Amino acid sequence: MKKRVFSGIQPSGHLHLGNYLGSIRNWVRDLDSHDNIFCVVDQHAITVDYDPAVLRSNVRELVGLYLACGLEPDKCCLFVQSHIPEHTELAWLLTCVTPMGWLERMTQFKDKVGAKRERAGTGLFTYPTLMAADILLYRTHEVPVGNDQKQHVELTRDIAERFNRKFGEVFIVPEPVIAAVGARIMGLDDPTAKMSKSAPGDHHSIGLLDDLKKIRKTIMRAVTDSEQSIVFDPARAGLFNLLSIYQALTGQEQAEIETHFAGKGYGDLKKQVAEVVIAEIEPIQARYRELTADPTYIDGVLADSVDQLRPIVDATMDEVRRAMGHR
Ligand code: ATP
Ligand code: LTN
Repeated sequence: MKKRVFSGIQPSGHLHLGNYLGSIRNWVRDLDSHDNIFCVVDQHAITVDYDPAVLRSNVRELVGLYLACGLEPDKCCLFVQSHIPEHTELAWLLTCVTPMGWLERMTQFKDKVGAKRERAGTGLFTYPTLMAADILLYRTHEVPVGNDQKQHVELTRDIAERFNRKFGEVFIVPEPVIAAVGARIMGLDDPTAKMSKSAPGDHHSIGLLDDLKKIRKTIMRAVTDSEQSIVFDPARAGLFNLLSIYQALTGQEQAEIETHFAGKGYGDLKKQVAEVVIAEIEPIQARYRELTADPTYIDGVLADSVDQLRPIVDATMDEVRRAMGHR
């Protein structure tokens, strides 16, 4: 029996290199060895202020990119969270077994609300119970995510264990899977901040659908330091970030990369980082253009996946409703 993998991305903006290296690329690599379910989590994207028309278009773009990055529909289920209403039903049930204190410890919530806590939507606070529902609904074994989501997957484990203790062994307790390289790509204009869809600044992130000239420019302008040697030193955040991108895309060892760049300057390094990034992204953009030329194709993929997932969803929800005394 193959292990089941579940992961998701919010359609809250344009997909960037951090999302790709921290998540999708690892999903594609493990397609054959796992039983795979990937979701566009549109109900997570409504926890902050948003425009419905933009959300609709972001969902289609993200599904197109999932496919273009290599998530072949005959090897995985690809679907949109709101197309399976049991995600929100299970989220409510799990909210009722989740102590406030557990949610109050979540750093993503604290970072996102900042000083505006009183005005933040309640959904932003309970967001991790919806994520737990996504994962537990499919009896998932592994959740491949970037470093920033580890805390949420650990919370999901705690919720599953608490539920199982109180109501019987219903849920599988999932494991987070975090890549050794590329799990936390930093902003190119500010290597102390995680590359993020919502960060301002024209040269902060590398969008998977960005113009290739712009990508090159963003990398050439990346913030580094005034030292000379090209070595993996986490204290030199800008350089470390560029080297990590290079390492993630070439698959080489750190020592090999340091030898390769010995005696070279930052200009050379940036040029070569731009080359490997563009070599990865260019074919994705070409496939994206092909796939999205026929919008009915994407609709078909999404509908087929929902049909395939239906029996799993029904079986889990039947057990959950009985265990909780609703049936
Ligand atoms: P944002 O990209 O705006 O920070 P987010 O992290 O809140 O968005 P998603 O876009 O849903 O949320 O993240 C999708 C996946 O990409 C998750 O697995 C997340 O851990 C990963 N990820 C996000 N940012 C990075 C990054 N800078 N480096 C590596 N992985 C990342
Ligand atoms: N919270 C995640 C997105 C997300 C997710 C999930 C990831 C929602 N549901 C289930 C893995 C599994 C984020 O902000 N990146």
